[in-house]
Amino acid sequence: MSKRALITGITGQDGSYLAEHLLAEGYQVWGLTRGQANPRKDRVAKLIPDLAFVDGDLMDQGSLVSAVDLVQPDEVYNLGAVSFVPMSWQQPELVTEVNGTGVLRMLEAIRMVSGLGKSTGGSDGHGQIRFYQASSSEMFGKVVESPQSEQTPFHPRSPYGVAKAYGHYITQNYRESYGVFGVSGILFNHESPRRGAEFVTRKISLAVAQIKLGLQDKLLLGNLDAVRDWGFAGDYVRAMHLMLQQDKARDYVVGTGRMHSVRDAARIAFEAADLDWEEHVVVDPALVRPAEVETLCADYGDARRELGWEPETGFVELMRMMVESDLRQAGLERDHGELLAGASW
Ligand code: NDP
Ligand code: GDR
Repeated sequence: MSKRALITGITGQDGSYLAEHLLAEGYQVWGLTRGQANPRKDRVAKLIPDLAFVDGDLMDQGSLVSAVDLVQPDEVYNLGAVSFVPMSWQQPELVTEVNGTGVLRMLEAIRMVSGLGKSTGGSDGHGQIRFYQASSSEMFGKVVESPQSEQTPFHPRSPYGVAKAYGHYITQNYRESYGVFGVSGILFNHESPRRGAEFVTRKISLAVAQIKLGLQDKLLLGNLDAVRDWGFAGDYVRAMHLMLQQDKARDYVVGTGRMHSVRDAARIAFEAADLDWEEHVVVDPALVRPAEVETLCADYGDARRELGWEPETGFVELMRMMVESDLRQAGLERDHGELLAGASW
C-alpha cells in the first residue's frame, strides 16, 4: 500500500516541491490549507493535480486533530509558518503562535490520534506517525562558530528565530517524552522560481526581469554585506524525506557549505541578463533589520554521511534559473497583458 503524507505549508515554496517529490515516490499526499477561498490553494492545485487537500490552521488545535485523524498519515511534514523574518518584528505574537506553538499543536494532534498518551521517557521514537519539523538556520543567528553544525549553540536574532527554536526543542521533547518519531531539519536558505517575492533572491530576480524589459530602473535593497548559504529548494525537499526514512530519529543540518553575499546575488542575477548591478541597485537604510544575522554557512557533513544527501544545484545556476524564469514570465505578461498577470508562481 502506498504511504500517506500530510504537508502543512502546501501553498508555499517548499510544500509544492515536497508534494511533487513524494507523489513521484508513490505517496498519497494531502496538503493542509487554511482560510476561505485561499488563492494560493488554487495555484498549487493547478500545478499538482494529484494533490488532495484538507482544511486546517496551525492556530487551531481542533482542526489539526481532525486533519490528522482524517488523513491517517504515515508522515507529517510541518512546513507551515510565517516565514518572512522581518514580519516577526511587526507581529511577534502571531509569529510565535504559528511558528512556535503551532508545532506543539501539531505534535499534540499526532499524539492524540496515535494514542501516545503517557510519557514513556524513551528516546528512540517509535510512534506510528513520523513527524518532520521545518527548523531554520535563523536559530543560529549571531554566529559563535562557522560553519554551523548540529552541535553549534543557538543564538536567534529575531522573534522568528526564537519561535523556530521553540519548535525545534518541543519536537525533541516529544521524541524524548512520548517516543514520537520527530525530527527537525535545520535548513539553510533555499530558493527557487517559486520563492516568495519578499525574499531577497526573488526580489532581485523579479527586478532584473522588470529592468531588462524597461519597466523599472532601480532596485532598493538593505544590507548588501549579509552572507548566506543559499541552495535550491528542489534539492532540500529530498533531505526532508530522507530524514523520515531513517531507523533512528535525529536532527540534521542541511545546506551547501558555500557562502555568498547579497551583493554577489545581485551581481550574478544582473549579469545573467547582461546588466550591470551597480547601475540599478540602491541601498535603502529602511530595509536594514533591527538585529541582523550577518553570516551563515552549513556544515552538512552528517546529512551527507548518514542520509547520503548532497545538494545538486550551485548558487550561480540557481540565480540564473530564477532570472530566466522571471524573464520568461515578465515577457509573457508584457505580450499578453492582464490575461497572464499573476500566473507566475
Ligand atoms: P513559504 O513562506 O513559501 O510558505 C509558508 C507556508 O505556511 C504557506 O503555505 C502558508 O500558507 C503557511 N502558513 C502560514 N500560516 C499558517 C497557519 N497559521 N497555519 C497553517 N499554515 C500556515 O515558506 P517556505 O516554503 O519557504 O518554507 C517552508 C518552511 O521552512 C517554513 O516553516 C519556513 O519557516 C521554513 N524554512 C524555510 C527556509 C527557506 O529558506 N525557504 C529555510 C529554513 C526554514 P497560506 O497560503 O495559508 O498563507
Ligand atoms: P532570511 O531571507 O531572512 O535569511 O530568511 P531573506 O531573503 O529575507 O534575507 C536574506 C538576507 O538578505 C538581506 N537583505 C534583504 N532581504 C530582503 N528580504 N529584502 C531586501 O531588500 C534585502 N536586502 C538585504 C537580509 O537582511 C538578510 O540578511 C529566509 C527565510 O526563508 C526564513 O523563513 C528561513 O528560516 C531562513 O531563510 C533560513
